[in-house]
Formats: sequence, C-alpha cells, structure tokens
Amino acid sequence: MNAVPPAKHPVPALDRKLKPLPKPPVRIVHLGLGAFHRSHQAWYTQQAPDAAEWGIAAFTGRRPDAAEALSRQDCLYTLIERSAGGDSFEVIGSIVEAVDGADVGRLCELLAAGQTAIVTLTITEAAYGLAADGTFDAGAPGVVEDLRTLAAAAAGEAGVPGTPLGRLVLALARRRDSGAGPIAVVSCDNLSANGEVARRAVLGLASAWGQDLAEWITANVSFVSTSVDRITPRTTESDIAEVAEQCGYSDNSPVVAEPFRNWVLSGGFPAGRPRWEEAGAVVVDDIEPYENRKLWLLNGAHSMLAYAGQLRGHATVADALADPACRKAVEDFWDEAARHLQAEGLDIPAYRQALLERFGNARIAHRLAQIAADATTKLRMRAVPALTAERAAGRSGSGSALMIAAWIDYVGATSDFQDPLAAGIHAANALEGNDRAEALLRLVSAALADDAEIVSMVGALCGSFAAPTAVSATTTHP
Ligand code: CS2
Repeated sequence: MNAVPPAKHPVPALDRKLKPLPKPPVRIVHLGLGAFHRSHQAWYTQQAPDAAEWGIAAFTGRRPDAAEALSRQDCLYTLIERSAGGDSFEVIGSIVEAVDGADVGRLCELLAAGQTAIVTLTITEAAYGLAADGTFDAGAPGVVEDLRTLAAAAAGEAGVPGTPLGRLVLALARRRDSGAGPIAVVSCDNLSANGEVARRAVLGLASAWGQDLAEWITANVSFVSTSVDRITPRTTESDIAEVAEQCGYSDNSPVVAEPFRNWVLSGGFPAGRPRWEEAGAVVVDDIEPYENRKLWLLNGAHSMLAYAGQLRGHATVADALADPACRKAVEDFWDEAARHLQAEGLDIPAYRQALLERFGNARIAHRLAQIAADATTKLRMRAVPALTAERAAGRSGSGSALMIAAWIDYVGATSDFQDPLAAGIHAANALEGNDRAEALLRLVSAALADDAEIVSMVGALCGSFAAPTAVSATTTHP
C-alpha cells in the first residue's frame, strides 16, 4: 500500500498540518473500518453542517493494517470521486481515531463515554451470524466462542470476544455500568431489515451475559435500519500514485468511489446525530421499499454479474455488463424482481436506467471477484425473495433462479472463493448433477431446496454461462 512511485519532487505526507481540517470530538464509533465506510458514512458526516461536533473513531475488523496506515496520516485520506468524465479529489477529516479492532479496551472506553451517541456498522452481511431462515444462529462461526467468552466475562473472568458484535455487546455492558445512557446502533450492511437483524444478533449474544443486559439493551439501544449505496472498488497502487501526482502529497489510504451516493435511514437516535439529511441522506418511516429496491436491483444484478461474468471470462462489472448474455440475465432478473417492487415513488424504470449507467462506468474497475464473496448470505437477500415471490404468484422464477445456478457453476469452476459456509460448499461439490444442485441450494434456502420443481429448474439452468473458450473445448469431446 505504501509504494508510491518515485516522484519528480519529494511529496509531503498528508496530515492535518498540510490540510488544516478540524478534529471534532468522538461522538460516533464505527465498527468495520474499510473503503466503504470511508466513501459513505464518513463522507456524509463530513458534509453535515454540524460536522465540527461529530468525529468518528473507526475500528478495523480482523486486521489492524487499515488503522495503522490511516493513523500514520492523522486519519486523513483522499476520496477520489471517479466519474466517466474524470476524477476529483476531496480530503476527508471526519475520522479522528483509527483503532485496531482487537483493542476492545478502547471500544469499551468510548462506549462508556456519555458523549458517544452512535455506533455504525459495516461488518459484512456474513458477520451477523444469520441462519438461512434469517434468525440468529448461536452455532455460527465465531458466535459459539463469543457466547462462551461473554458468559465468562459476565462472571468477572478475563477474555475478549472475537466477532464485531461480540465486542459490541461487551462494550454495551460497559456503557450500562457507566450510566452513560441510551445510544443508537446503525447497521450499514446490505441486509434487509438490517436494524432488526442487528437487534436480534446483539440480543442473541447478550443473552450469554445475562437477562439483565438483554433487558437494558432492549430499553436503551435503538437499532436503526438503513439502505446504503455507493459503489466503492478496492483501492489500487495506481490510485495511490494518482493522488501523489495530482494532489502533490502522499496518501497511503485514498479511497475511490462513484459520484452517486444514497443513504436512507429509519429509526431513532436517542443521543442525537449529525444533520446527515442536509448532506443528502433521507430519513423515512418505512424503509422496506427502498431497501428492497436497492438490494434486489443493484446488489442482485451485481451478484448475477459476479457469477455469470466470471464464468464468461470477465473481471469487472463494466466488462460483464457489456456482454449481451450477462446483460440479458440482469434484465430478466430485474423484470421478475420489479413485479414485487410496487410501492409508490420507486420509479423502477428510472432506477434501472441509472443502474445501467452506473455499472457501465468503465473508469470504475469494480472487480467481480470482490462481489462474489459470501454468496450464501448474499443470495438469500438478492435472489431468494424474488424467486419466492414469483413462485407464489404461479410463475417459474427462472430469472432469479439463474443467479443461483450461475453461483453453483461458479463454485464448481473455482475453489478460490470466500464464504461462511465454505465447508458445506466443498462437501456439496463432491456430489453430482441435481444432487449437487440441491445440496448447494439448501445452503442458500432450505425452503427452496425442499421443492423438487425448483431443484430441477435450477439444475437445468446450470451451464448457461459457459465461456466461449470452454464451449469450443467441450465441443471437441463428443
Ligand atoms: C456489492 C456491494 O460487493 C457487493 O456485494 O454488491 O458492495 C455494492 O457495490 C454496494 O452495495 C453499492 O452500494
């Protein structure tokens, strides 16, 4: 990350002396310091008119690297806004502290402080320990250990939880003990009803501590649901070099994003919040229609392109969308999903058109491999709802089923995938034909896998996206 090519003139390192941005007090704690948090919630916070009162302390997930890199430059970084026409640069200063997620002591200290009003989360869909039916899974990876650790901690033993939500529960226990009062937890992960999901997961973990903590959380913690949107590809070495050249300083952690951004929130903030709505965020009573529109149309299309596109030999969203076979799969899926997005004001045709333009921005190299991760969790949000609704309406749902079939082919074609249910995928891969399709489908949805018609439809759709080279290779072997 630090290898900036030798510049003609020495470039100073980015810091607050170079960019004299105010350093607001920490009132927001964020879990999941990654590119998306920095292009989205940190940007909205900086743009809010009361930004000077709202600083963010952001904790990493598994590794300390991002916190160390940001800390070396006063937590400042450059947002590169990349449109089809060119790049613009903005230094973001709303993050004021970047912390290794393993530093649970600091997390507890911050949550025990009365001025901390909000905890935001971008911890990935897979980190909520959701079972296939959407309930909290006490047996999920990492959760079993955290339940044990939290029970021991409640009894006064040392030990810190390993998952972000386990750590949050420990810190909420400290907040209760300190009398710092109510707080809002704001999920910014791509899950339907993400506030409710966060509530279930936090209460599930807190039950290991004791009923008293679960009751305190119920009475004092507001779980806010949000729909978040801003395409943010991974930063590359050439982005780092571009900032050095264009801005004249060296930034080890720039972040790239498309010009588009959207944030819809629903829920209470008992200890206050920045005036994000004046930066363009939208506060609504009923978030479901917006959330479904974004999850099904944007994220669903992303997953379709991730699997179909890679099978067809493409590496980025823009490349895959330019392939008529992939584009058709996306449009067919959208036709199905759109039938179940009927709320007033959603303007689906305009939303679809805007997505085609956003996805087609070839200057954003959004890697399909990045989107392909954690499929079992993502497909439950992105393919299953439309498929289930289409079946209930007496139609085949084949446009949605194709997304699952493409994933089944993808995990058959590569072992280089990341998934919380990777062990189950490998076991299912040892089977053949419809047995394999059924076992894989079951990891996504038991209800769908119990329906023999759906299994055979998914099985029949497998093989839809052979790459041109693979097709010619197989035709030589009758
Ligand atoms: C993507 C999302 O990686 C993925 O699963 O679908 O990160 C997507 O880019 C964002 O939700 C856009 O707002």
